[in-house]
Amino acid sequence: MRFEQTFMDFILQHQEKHNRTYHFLILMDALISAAKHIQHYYLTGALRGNLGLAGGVNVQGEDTMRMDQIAEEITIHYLRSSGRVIHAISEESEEIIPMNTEGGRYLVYIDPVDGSSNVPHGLPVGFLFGIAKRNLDGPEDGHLRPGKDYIGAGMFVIPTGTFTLALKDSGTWRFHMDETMSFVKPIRMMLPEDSKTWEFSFNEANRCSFAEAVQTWIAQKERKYTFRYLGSLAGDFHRILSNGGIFMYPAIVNHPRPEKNRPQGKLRLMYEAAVVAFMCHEAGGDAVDEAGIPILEIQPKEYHQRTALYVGSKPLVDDIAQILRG
Ligand code: FBP
Repeated sequence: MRFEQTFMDFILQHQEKHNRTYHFLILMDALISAAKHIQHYYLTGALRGNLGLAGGVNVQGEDTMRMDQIAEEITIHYLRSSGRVIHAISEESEEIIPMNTEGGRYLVYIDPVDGSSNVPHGLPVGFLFGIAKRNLDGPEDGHLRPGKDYIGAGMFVIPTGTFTLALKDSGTWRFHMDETMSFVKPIRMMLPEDSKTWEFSFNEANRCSFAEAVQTWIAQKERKYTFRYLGSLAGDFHRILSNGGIFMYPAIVNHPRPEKNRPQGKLRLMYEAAVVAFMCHEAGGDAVDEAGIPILEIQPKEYHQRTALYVGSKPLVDDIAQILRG
């Protein structure tokens, strides 16, 4: 019989190789358990009537989905039970979530259900997470950390069961679910250099609301590449990691209804943009905001800060970054 390397064996080797502790394994086990539990609820959501609205709005002023509440409850349960988390910042909670503030080691930034417009249809959504470490050498200097301070970041694409994890200075790895629902067979992900598979991914409906220079750049480039858009960052970025290209959620600055403009971008910095930027960086790619500033360098000022996002193959991101820097 053929046995694949398990995730736990992979992460144990990583920790031992870098003389690190087992605490990270326990945290990762909690994240994997949460994602699997959410996947179960999502897979049975249509039958159980959990794919609809919950009635009420979240911190972003958006309608809360029943799945958002379920995923938040599940995530908080597993992270708190791990005993390894100091605080968590979640898309579904306005305030920071205190956990093991004295004995915890990690700060966790999480989007339990990313891609909410896909939820009512049971289409792909994401479970996104970023991890930073307590400042062990001095006073805890706060939990608003830039992406470059993350020690790990990853995503589960639900309900496909794919799991991708990036570890600081150790690459981005994709794992496969086996017949026991365990994650095995780590494959190192590097964005393909050959542009023949590259893709463009953005919400075409917003194109005319992007900055003129961005519209011009897209018009010049797009004919060379395939266009794909799933409407969930996790799903679209999952493709970009495999095929290369660029995912963009630019600032909305020319909307015919000015109240719909989003000059600061739509996606959230700490648990959406910085997560995919970290994974992309470890896979040889790059990510910038609307001013061409590297996403990983941005120092957050608030938990649910938004940003525009251009992430993917370095040559494309560098090219649009030059335009954005003006
Ligand atoms: P949510 O976390 O609220 O779902 O918002 C993020 C997101 O759904 C991303 O996953 C996706 O890339 C984007 O917003 C889709 O936005 P739009 O529907 O405007 O294209």
